[in-house]
Amino acid sequence: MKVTVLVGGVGGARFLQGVLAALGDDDEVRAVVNVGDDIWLHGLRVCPDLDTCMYTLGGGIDAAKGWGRADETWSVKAELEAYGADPTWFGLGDRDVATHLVRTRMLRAGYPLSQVTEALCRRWQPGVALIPASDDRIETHVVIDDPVSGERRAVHFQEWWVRHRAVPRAHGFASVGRDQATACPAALAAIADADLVLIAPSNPVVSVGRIVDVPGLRAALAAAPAPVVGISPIIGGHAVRGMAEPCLDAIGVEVSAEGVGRHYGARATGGLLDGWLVHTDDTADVPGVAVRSVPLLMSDPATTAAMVREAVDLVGLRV
Ligand code: GDP
Ligand code: FO1
Ligand code: CA
Repeated sequence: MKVTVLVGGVGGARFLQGVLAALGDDDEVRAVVNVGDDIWLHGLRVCPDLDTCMYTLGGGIDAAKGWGRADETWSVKAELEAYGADPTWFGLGDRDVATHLVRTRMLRAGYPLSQVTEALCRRWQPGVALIPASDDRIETHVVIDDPVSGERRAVHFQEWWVRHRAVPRAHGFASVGRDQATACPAALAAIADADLVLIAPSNPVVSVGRIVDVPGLRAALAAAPAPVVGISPIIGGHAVRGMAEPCLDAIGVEVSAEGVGRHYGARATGGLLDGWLVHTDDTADVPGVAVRSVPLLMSDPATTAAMVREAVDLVGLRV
């Protein structure tokens, strides 16, 4: 079976571990990964969601943080701070910097991000093909009222997320560069030839929302012969971790499994979903979408694999 999964970072990577645990060796897993978090820092291109997936599945992640490398040291960061080289609020570890040096060198040589990612994955062997949603630069920016000056302005997602911890109310999100961008051909192909498409329980706004905002992505999902099943990232009216709640508030979507399911909508009426998994104690009425309540806490790959099997069964497939 060919399975294609739309993912962000931490939640997406954990979900992918479950997909791998649920499937067999003759199955093929491709992940279409959000690139909206990506940022130029100190002349290096940093791709947080691609790296979190690559490091997590490759065994090199700092599991406690969910991002960056295990056994990290911070000499470069300390030196940058000593120079007063802004920004200092985004921590680049020494091992992580090596990834960004290799990526930046290849990008500068003209390789598309998808080929750069393939090259980096030759070392990490994640077991999943990690495909950026786009080879073009599309950055998520957030409209906030500046905490100091009070003036309304757009900041890069990372500044809102890391420097301001998503505290300033987000008035909206923009995908900067989107209108000049196209979807990565490999991402479109992975959706078109899939037997099953899964939408990971990633952040519905700044992960899934950014992926489907890439020109051509929604149309590819609508035209996909495969069924599309989503997994709710909201359990009991709350995000399991991270800051999905302020993101959903910003776009006026109710913070519930039903709210997100309806926000994604039914494929039959121009939305994304054929099926929607919600947590055991949650219910959701999503018109045109088959809904099932199953345990959705990704406590370990085997538990996550169980929800993946439920998703497969919900749309009448067999692993
Ligand atoms: P990020 O890009 O690093 O923020 O990670 P993602 O966007 O891929 O995933 C973040 C989302 O994962 C958050 O909105 C969480 O609600 C969700 N999440 C984290 N752990 C779990 C879990 O165990 N179960 C479910 N259903 N969602 C989870
Ligand atoms: N998140 C933080 O909260 N603080 C950081 O200093 C930080 C550094 C960082 C470096 C590389 C990288 O790939 C991710 C990093 N993140 C950091 C996580 C990053 O903000 C992610 O985009 C978010 O976790 C949402 O996906
Ligand atoms: Ca992310």
